[in-house]
Amino acid sequence: MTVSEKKSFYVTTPIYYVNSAPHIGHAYTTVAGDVLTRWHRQKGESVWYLTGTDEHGQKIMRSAQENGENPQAWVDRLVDNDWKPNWRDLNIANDDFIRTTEKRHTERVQRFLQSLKDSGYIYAGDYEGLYCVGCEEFKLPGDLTERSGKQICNIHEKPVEMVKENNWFFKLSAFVDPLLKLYAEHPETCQPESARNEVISFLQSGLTDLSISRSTFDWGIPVPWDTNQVVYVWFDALLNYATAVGLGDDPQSEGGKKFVQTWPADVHLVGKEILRFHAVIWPAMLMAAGLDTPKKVFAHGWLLVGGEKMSKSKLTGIAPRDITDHFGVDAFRYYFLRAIPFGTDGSFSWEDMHARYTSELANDFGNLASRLAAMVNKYCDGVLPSVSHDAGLERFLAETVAKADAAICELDFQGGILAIMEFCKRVNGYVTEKEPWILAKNPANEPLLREVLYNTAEALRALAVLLHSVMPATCEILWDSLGANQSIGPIADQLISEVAKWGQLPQGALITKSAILFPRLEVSA
Ligand code: ME8
Repeated sequence: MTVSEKKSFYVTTPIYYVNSAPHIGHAYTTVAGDVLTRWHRQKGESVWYLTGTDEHGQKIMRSAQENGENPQAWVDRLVDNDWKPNWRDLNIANDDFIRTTEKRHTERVQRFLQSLKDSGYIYAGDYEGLYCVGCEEFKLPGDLTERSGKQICNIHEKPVEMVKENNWFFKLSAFVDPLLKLYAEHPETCQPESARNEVISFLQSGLTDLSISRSTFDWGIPVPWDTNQVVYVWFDALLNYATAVGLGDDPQSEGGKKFVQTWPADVHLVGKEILRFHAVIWPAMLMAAGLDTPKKVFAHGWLLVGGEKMSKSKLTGIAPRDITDHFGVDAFRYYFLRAIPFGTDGSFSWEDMHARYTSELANDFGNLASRLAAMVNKYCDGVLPSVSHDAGLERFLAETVAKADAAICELDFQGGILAIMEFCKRVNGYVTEKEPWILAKNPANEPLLREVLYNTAEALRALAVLLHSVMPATCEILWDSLGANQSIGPIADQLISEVAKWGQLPQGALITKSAILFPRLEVSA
């Protein structure tokens, strides 16, 4: 790992429980983080993108037991066979992958815990309360529903368990005012607004101290001064964002320098069900340690199945491969961010995905690319004519870049993608209006024909760069077919700030027919 001086833009996903294989809900967050990462890289920023797995606690321990394996063997197998390959398949460009069973994590967690104890934020006490193993959380009455005499967790719809233990406690209650001040002074640190309001009203109702250790099982990180107890899984897990970048290391060491370069995190992406952990407990832990709090926690909505949150425990999870086998990886990456406003729940439907694939990707985008390549081959022997301009297209492109950049930096992925696809539609309109196939019939129109072909190719150059973070592999194919690798350089090096500069493809670039970008779907899903 090379450590440069510049502060990196640091993006994280939740670390996922490895109680089973990933489903499209996990992929939703991780693709969003990947698009944000790639976009910021194309803004010329140094970006650090972290994902990983949450491997301790009762939930994982029980799933391993139910499968007749010891927990370490169970998590090793799932991480190697399911989680890491899944992110590779989806073309996720993470810089690091943290596992909470790694030594680099467990040691730093223990050191952090000891420092909080030394500064008086941790004390021993008795805990009695209701616990949901699915959430790995002590529940408040408002989080539960009574059914047939049993208290049921509203998220997992499973009965909670009574826990009575002598534990270590974190003085969470001391942080109500500092947290309220944080959100009053820096509302941008908890997004979207509805999520922040929920956190603020939760804080206003007061906080109780948090039990941060468990003594009735041993699948966790031992509390350093009391090895009969293991660290509460959420306390362990939240720290991953900081342990992965060298929390507490000597400032002169590699880890210490990495920490200075990355901390505080710029964006923690989370699903809305784990917002309180990230917007209440996590910043309080950091405040207690005298560390900066994250610049933004963004709680996105849920992918629903039959109106309910898709989940591993309810066995409603759809594997990403079930969709990518049919539609391809890039259509998958595109669809969820395009179809659902980030921050809002949305239902997945094969019909809707099929319709958008056909109209937006295959017709609007893919066809434009193949028509251009076919026409330059037919009318200009595959050689791009001299540089031309079209004031209307150029203006539209400049506005598109500004809109898309503003939206994506605000995590409005749908707004950003829509702006780019509007430009794509505008270019299709330009081709339809100019009718190059008619122009080609009369040699007198050749200058105009060349102009139209050049402008269309140039617009596709811009589209390839703008859509690259969402659909990297497809845009690389398009880039190649525009001869842009040779004439301009790798697509990943193209800066968003330069995209709108018209006339980058040089005269003479070789335009080749690529494979169809979005092939016709075999069977209607
Ligand atoms: O909560 N729709 O892990 P987890 C959208 N280990 N996103 C979804 C989703 C759905 N139906 N289902 C899951 C944990 N997700 C903890 C996190 S972080 C320090 C510890 C995504 O495996 C979403 O990002 O239950 C959600 O917050 C996360 O997966 C929960 O994953």
